[in-house]
Amino acid sequence: MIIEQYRIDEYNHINNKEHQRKAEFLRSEIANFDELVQKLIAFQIAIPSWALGTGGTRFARFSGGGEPRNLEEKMADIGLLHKLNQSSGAISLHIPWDIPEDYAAIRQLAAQYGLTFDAMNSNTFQDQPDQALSYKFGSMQHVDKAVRKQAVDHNIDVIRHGVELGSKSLTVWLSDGSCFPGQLNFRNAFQRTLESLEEVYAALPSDWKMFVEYKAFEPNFYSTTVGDWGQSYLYASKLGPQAYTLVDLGHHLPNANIEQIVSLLLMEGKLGGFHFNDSKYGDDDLTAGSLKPYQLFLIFSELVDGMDDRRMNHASDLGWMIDASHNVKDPLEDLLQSVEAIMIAYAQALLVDRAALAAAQEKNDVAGAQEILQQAFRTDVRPLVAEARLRSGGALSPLGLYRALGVRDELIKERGLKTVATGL
Ligand SMILES: [Mn+2]
Repeated sequence: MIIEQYRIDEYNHINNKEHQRKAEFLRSEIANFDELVQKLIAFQIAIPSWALGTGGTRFARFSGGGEPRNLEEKMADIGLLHKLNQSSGAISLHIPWDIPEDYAAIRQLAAQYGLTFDAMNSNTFQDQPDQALSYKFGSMQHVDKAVRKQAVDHNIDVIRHGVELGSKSLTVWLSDGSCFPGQLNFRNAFQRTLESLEEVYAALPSDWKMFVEYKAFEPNFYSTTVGDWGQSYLYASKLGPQAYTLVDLGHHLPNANIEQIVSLLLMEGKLGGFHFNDSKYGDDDLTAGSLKPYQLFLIFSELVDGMDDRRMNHASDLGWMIDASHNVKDPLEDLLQSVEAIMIAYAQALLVDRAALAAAQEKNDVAGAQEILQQAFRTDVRPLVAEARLRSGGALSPLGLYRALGVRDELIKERGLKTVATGL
């Protein structure tokens, strides 16, 4: 399905009067309204190829119908999202789930949808049917060098695919760890993992980044070999200047202060990428901003502050990606909601009066500092985000138009009710 521009323009025309009324009010409140609109237009969030089908849990998977059956259809789905919101202009591929058969054709298709290729993701957390050796007891940490070599070779292969497509980064998430005390020698596991990562790092093109993602637990429940930001930072530091830590919001122990982690990693120049989702208990992979929008805002506030301090480009100097997937919503509706929540949190963070906040902090004005943050958080910036979409050709309400056009019904007609996206 292709959404033609005139459908968007028609929809915007019908809703424009109401939008302008709200936008005018906000313009009167925000001095640099147009400057913020430009920042929002530039900000793009990559969509992972595995979020386009209903996610599986360990127990079941309920297909929603019309799911993309191959890489081309996954790109078509992201093309639809990007057409609607103009903020989802990148795709993050997972190998081996999305191995392109014809690079030139895939690159051409991406250009047609206005998409770029964000970080490539490797997979050594499950065994593939044609795989010689098992990752049951880990991949890069494995006691058997042959298994480690298989994992290294796979990552190098992923880089090769990425180079063909124009990607510039590799994300490594390892499920390596142990389920029971005594199973693993922690130091040996760390050293073996480091040596394996060094071999992958050596194969990185000079303009590539490597993101080392951490996760507190699951699927291993006693120890994880890249378990927290300290361990990831240790690997990234030892690997070299092209290696960075990647923060996935769901990969922390409950109540971790993620905004502080982000702040310090940025200070050290070692924050490379970000995976957005939300959670109540663990790695729940729920829609960004659906449970803890204030936390999302506080994280963005540190991101903006830290990036400005280092004169980084908000739009291009970190890898921004959604990493979510679940069973109950239409995945495309879910992704539109996630992108909207991320844009709102970013816009609110841009509103924070940094000079006033710094002054309050220097005076130990605790209540004053809280007021400054909450003034930004409690501003309804939705018309600002909508204005950015309007000016870049997107829909005033992406979800509203998605429903009005009956996109899911169209996709079911095209692809069938019983389709299952490749992936988990
Ligand atoms: Mn992730």
